[in-house]
Amino acid sequence: MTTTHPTLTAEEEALLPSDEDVRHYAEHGWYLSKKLLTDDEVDALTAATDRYYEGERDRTLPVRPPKLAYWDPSKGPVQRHNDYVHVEHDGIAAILRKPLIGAVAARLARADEIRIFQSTLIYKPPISGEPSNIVPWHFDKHYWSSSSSERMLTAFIPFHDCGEEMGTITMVDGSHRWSETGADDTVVRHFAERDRDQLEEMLAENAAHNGAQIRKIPMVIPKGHMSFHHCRTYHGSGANVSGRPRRAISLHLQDGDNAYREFPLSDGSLAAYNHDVLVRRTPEGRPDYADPDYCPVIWRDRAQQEG
Ligand SMILES: O=C(O)CCC(=O)C(=O)O
Ligand SMILES: [Fe+2]
Repeated sequence: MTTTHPTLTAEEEALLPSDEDVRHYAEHGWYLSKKLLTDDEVDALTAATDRYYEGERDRTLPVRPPKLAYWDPSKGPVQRHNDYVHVEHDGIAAILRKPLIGAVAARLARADEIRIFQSTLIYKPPISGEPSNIVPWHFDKHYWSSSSSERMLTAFIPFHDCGEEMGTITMVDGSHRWSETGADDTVVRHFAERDRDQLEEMLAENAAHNGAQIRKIPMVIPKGHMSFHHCRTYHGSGANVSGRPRRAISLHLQDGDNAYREFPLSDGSLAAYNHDVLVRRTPEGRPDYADPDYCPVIWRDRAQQEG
């Protein structure tokens, strides 16, 4: 079988995380990258998402999944979330599929292959008191119980320098290594549907249970750089008091081994993900989280490609 081999230039190789960076990620659960996108690529992303917000689509989802985030102008000046932008817009996808992003993720996750899992376009309007701008503490694996992998990770990609005044993403250092306490399955509900104080409390309880201090680290991200976080790293973000919109994409990534699994919830139902009503089936009849239309491969190690 011939596959297209994503390759890196020598300049790109120099942008990969070092062994020390990979150790840091394993210990702390987050990594601030080097400049993985050129200014031209970031500007192209801004322009493509401007057109997306104006309604431009290359295709639309054939059905609307139950928990789809899909801001449209009728929702007004709240924080915007739009899922599946890599599916609906080729200009956005072209940049998100950059092999270098996958290669960085592969190093961090110690994986041979990286596929897109989801992409969410995010816009925090510059309204300092806007409650929807606050992202309560959560970790992404809570929404991914139907995924078998414990190594999934997210790249948070702002379209501009992004600091604390914009409400940048903030990591709870080392929290991916905590064991959970008191977790019931309400945590699988998205943070937008949940009480903020309850999530703050859950974070404090989990820290205490693990004898850990809560150390919150805002990711100060220069344009073209991105932060990566492990799927069990607690994170959230605050108000945008900058006077400018905070624009970004959360690029959720899966390692090659990830697959759908049955995960029973306490009410007897099975955990589900929006993909389950969209992607093709495996020969066993399960949702295929490797369906290239929704979950394209963006990186495969050379050894794996030639094997
Ligand atoms: O928008 C933010 O600050 C947080 C985004 C997020 O939850 C994520 O990237 O997983
Ligand atoms: Fe998240």
